[in-house]
Amino acid sequence: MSVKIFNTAEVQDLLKAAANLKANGSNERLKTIVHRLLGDLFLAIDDLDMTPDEVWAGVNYVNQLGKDGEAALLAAGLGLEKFLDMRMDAEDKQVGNDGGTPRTIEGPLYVAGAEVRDHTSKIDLDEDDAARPLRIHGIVKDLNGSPLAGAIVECWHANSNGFYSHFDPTGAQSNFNLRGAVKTGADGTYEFHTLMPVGYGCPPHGATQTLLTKLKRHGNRPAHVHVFASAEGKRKLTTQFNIEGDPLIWDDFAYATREELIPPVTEKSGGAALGLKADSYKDIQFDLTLTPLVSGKDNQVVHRLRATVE
Ligand code: MBD
Ligand code: FE
Repeated sequence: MSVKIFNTAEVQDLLKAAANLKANGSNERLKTIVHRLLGDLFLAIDDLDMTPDEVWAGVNYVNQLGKDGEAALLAAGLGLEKFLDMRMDAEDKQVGNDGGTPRTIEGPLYVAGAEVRDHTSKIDLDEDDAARPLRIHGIVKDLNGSPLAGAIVECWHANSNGFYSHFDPTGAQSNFNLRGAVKTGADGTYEFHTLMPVGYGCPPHGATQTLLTKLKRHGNRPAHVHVFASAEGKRKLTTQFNIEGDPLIWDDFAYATREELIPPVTEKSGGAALGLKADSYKDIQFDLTLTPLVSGKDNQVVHRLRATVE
C-alpha cells in the first residue's frame, strides 16, 4: 500500500472533529495540542505506510507502559526529558540568563517531603555494607558569587544496588533513605552525609527496557546524585552530578551527563569525627550557582506528578 490520504478533506475533517476544534469555551490549548499530535501521527502512518498490525502493536505498548507505570521513565530514555532541557537552555541563552550551574533532567524517582534540616543532613538511614561513605558539600551562590542564605538544597540518589527508596523492587529501604533536604545558613554552605551510589538500570522486564532492547540500546545510567536548589528571588534549579570515573558517564540511557556536572571525587580521612561509618571516605564538592527570576517569574520550575510520603 502506498496511498497518501492525509491531505484529503475527509481526513482533515476527521482530525478537527476528533480534537473538537469547533467547540467554544473548551480548553483551546489542549485542543490545539491534540489536533497537532494526532495529525502528526496520521501523517507518519501515511508517510511510513504503517500497517494496522504495527499501529495496534503501538497501542498495546502504550497500555503495557501504563500498567508498568513507566511513562516518565520512557520519557527519559527516549530523550524527551533531555529535549525539554535543551529548549530551556536555548531560551536562557536567548535572554542572557545563562551562566548558572547547568540544569539536567529530574528523572522519575524524586519523592517529596524530606525533612528540611539546618545546613547538614545524614541521609543514609539504612545499612548498606557494600557502600562506602560519601560527603557531599558545597556553597549555594548567585551569579556574582555571593553566598545565598536560606537556600534549600535537596538531594536523592540510589543505594549500592542502584535502587532508590520508595521505588526499590526489593522493598528493602526505609522511607527517605538516601533522600534529604537542608537549608543554608549565612555562608550559603550545605552538606550531606551519605553513601556512594551505584548506577541505575531500568526494570529488566518493564515496557521501557523492552523497547530499548528492540532498539539495541541499554537502559543504564552512570552513578549520579540528583539535586534541587532554590532560594528567594532565584529560579529553582534541577540538576545532578555524576560520580567521576563511572564507565557509563558518556553512555547514559537518559542523556543527562554534562561536562560541568562531573565534580572530582577526593579520598579523605577523618570520617569518624564527621559521624561517617568509616574514617576514610569520599568527598565531593558540588557548588550551586542559581540564576535570577525572569521578569519576576521562575520560568524554569517544572510542575509534574511526583511521589509523596508523609
Ligand atoms: C534514574 O535514576 C534517573 O535519574 C532517570 C533520569 C531515569 C531513571 C532512573
Ligand atoms: Fe536517578
